[in-house]
This record gives sequence, structure tokens and C-alpha cells, in this order.
Amino acid sequence: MTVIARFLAVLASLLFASFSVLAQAHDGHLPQSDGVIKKIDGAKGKVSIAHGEIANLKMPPMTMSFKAKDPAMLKGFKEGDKVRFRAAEVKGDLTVVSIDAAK
Ligand SMILES: [Cu+2]
Repeated sequence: MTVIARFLAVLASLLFASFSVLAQAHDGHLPQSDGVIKKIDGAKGKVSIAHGEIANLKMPPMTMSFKAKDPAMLKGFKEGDKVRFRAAEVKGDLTVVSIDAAK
């Protein structure tokens, strides 16, 4: 490998790494998914959601439990509420990173 080619390869991998870090840091870039709240456990910061497809997690529709990024974000919601939310894998846990009431 020439010096130039090696330099370009390092540059490309650095760029790629910084882009993926940025993509994870900005929750707003994750696609929103639809869901209906089935159960809330505020003490544990857990919420069970019957959700539609979650494109970024390649997950088909199902009902499952998520961790809330911040338990306080669950305040004001109750079972049966329709929501729009963003989910991501955070330190191995499937986590709701944002949640809003669906109109
Ligand atoms: Cu799921």
C-alpha cells in the first residue's frame, strides 16, 4: 500500500467513525415510530409499548418493554395513550430516547 493510499484509508475510517458517533448523539435523527402504551413502571423507568415498525432497529411491529432514557419522560403518559417515539440501543438496552403524544 502506498503512503497516500494508507493516509486516505485512515482518513476515511476516521470520517466514518465520527459520522456514526454524531448519528448516535443526535436522537432527533432517528426515525419516529408509532405506538400505544400498554404499561408504565415509573419506578423502574420502564414502559411497555405496542409498537409499529422501528426502522433503525430493524424491528417488526410487536409489544415489548423498553427502558426510558429518563424516567421523568414517562410522566404525563398513561396506559392506552397513542405515542410517537424514538428508540435506540443504549449500552445494550432497548431504550426510548424520545416520546410524544400522537395527535
Ligand atoms: Cu419491538
